[in-house]
Amino acid sequence: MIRRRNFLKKLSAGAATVSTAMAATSTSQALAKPTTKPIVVSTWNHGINANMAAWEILQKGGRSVDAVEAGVRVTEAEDNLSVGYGGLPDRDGRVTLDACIMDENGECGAVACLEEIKHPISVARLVMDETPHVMLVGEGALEFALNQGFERENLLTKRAEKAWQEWLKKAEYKPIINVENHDTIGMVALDADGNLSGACTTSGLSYKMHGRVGDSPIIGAGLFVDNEVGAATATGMGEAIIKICGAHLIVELMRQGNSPQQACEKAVRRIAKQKNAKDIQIGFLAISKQGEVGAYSLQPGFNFAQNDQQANRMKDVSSFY
Ligand code: SD4
Repeated sequence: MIRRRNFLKKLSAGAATVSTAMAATSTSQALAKPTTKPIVVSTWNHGINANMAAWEILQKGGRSVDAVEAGVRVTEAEDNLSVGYGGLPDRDGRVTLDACIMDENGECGAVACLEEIKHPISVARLVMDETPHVMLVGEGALEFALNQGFERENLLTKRAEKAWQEWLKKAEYKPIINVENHDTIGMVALDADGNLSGACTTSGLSYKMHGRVGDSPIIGAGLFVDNEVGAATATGMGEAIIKICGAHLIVELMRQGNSPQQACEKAVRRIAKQKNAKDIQIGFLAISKQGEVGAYSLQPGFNFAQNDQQANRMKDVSSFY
């Protein structure tokens, strides 16, 4: 555990770097922006509680990868018809979970279509830390989780089961993620050492076909981190996000000099060209290596939670439509 004194040392080291950069005479150095760190942002209202857990680690000087894992675990455990426990099932009544995590070294782990395990993000973390692989799915992911000591739990709550039974009455298969319907937390963070990480976890599209996997566990779609540039995460209709490799696209746009805001806007504009764009919701959230934040969505209604040294707040996001 890093003590507060060390943490303050890290902060002042960051400030010293900034002031040295600012004192330099070349134009580009004179324009260098100060770094905001640590900082954590995450999607939707459930980001408030999640960020609090992440912030606890970040403010003690902890690693961003530990912060994002701890943060999204909070949402996974909440019984809210969304993300993990209590999430809405697929059309066969099965709760199937997708998650991924990526650290400052470009290491990553993911699980998809995992059932009966409350914390898919921690299984994804172990795929990253303990196996030579990046992604495990379905039965194999469950077997791995059980071998790692996770316990099988019923994740289908009475409330979610009732909602599914209501849906079954018509059983209309119109899988869509619009403005009212969201079930994912994507979180990206920059720690006091200036390292970036991210996590993304979901119960996915409600009443989807069994076996359907969205963007959330796919590195480059629902999440991407490049410690030299920035980190991005996504929420909304996964199929649309996968088609443009959303999170990777945003990080690459940042590498080319776009701010996180410009990068998110450009990625949304690409999705706006897809044929069903008017009917779906997409939200992107990104931070740069300097801790600048950007977010943009296709439809109104997307928001995110932000914690940094200044504040802990929700922010509404502007949209394409
Ligand atoms: C998915 N992107 O499975 C996820 C769902 C989501 O808010 O983000 N919902 O397609």
